[in-house]
Amino acid sequence: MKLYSFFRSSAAYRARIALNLKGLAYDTIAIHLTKDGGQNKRPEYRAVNPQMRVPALVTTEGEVLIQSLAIIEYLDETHPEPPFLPKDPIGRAKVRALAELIACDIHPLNNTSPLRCLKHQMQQEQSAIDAWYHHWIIEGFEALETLIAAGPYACGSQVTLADICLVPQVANARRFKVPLDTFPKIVAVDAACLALPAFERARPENQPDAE
Ligand SMILES: N[C@@H](CCC(=O)N[C@@H](CS)C(=O)NCC(=O)O)C(=O)O
Repeated sequence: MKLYSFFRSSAAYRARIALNLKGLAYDTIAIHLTKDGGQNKRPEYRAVNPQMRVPALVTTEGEVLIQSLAIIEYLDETHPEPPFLPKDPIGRAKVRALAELIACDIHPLNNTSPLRCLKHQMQQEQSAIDAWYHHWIIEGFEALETLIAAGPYACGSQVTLADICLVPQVANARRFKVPLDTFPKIVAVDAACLALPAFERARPENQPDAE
């Protein structure tokens, strides 16, 4: 398989964790999101993913899949062990809720495109953009902190889709210097996950395109 990825992209980071947890080998095709105005905006990449975002996964059959959650579900359906969701419907809904809290409600507001829009189209100062970034992470993390179960992982004793989304979002928060001292459960889940080789290998600094 081939993964179009950028070392700092948290959506690509999710896909990397999922591939590693399933024990699947893949080649990284690095797409730099800021160099030359964004290599993701080139026609060659647009032909791969019309949305011009990473990640995109090319399967062994040559299918191109986009959207990290769809990619992760595909991997879980085609390689069931270890499962990313519990068996019971309530448990599955709870895991998906945490994953979506991060992937649908926090991440899109703080993603490259909206931040660029705030800066260039909306002419906002960097301090206002940083405040925006912190605001949405803190609001989301306050809910996440309350919802996290006993640990060591976000939904209990098994790694789930929720952890796959949590770890990259914490990495983003740290990169943008969001204080995490009021989120001890989130910090503990992050540490428990990063102790696992699949998460460790997926870290931005361990990617072939890391800077
Ligand atoms: N919902 C998408 C988000 C993908 C996404 O926005 N990726 C970012 C990097 S984290 C990106 O490629 N941004 C490039 C841009 O917006 O120009 C997913 O989960 O895959």
